[in-house]
Amino acid sequence: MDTQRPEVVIYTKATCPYCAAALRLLRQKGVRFREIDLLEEPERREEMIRRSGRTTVPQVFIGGRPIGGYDDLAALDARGELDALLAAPAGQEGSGGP
Ligand SMILES: N[C@@H](CCC(=O)N[C@@H](CS)C(=O)NCC(=O)O)C(=O)O
Repeated sequence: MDTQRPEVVIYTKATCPYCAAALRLLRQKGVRFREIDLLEEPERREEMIRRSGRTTVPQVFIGGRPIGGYDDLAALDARGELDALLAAPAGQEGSGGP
């Protein structure tokens, strides 16, 4: 297990095009992630909503921090902020700076 990188978790539904786009972006980044497919585990939908405050898929978490859906993930990438979040030592992601 890679303890140097924050855990990346994505809630998806296999039929969702935004999920496919988010998975593609994460794969392009070469990061490991854990996918929770709500079609396979529908009982985890409430957990996703509780953690993210949202009801749509995908929902992405980096180091436990809710990132949002594909649009949010792509916007972070466009701003050049995604790589740093993904590369942050586990436990320090999103700690901000001065
Ligand atoms: N802007 C969102 C759109 C996400 C979205 O519309 N997801 C659809 C599935 S592709 C959804 O969750 N619909 C409601 C549902 O499936 O419960 C994003 O970029 O993630």
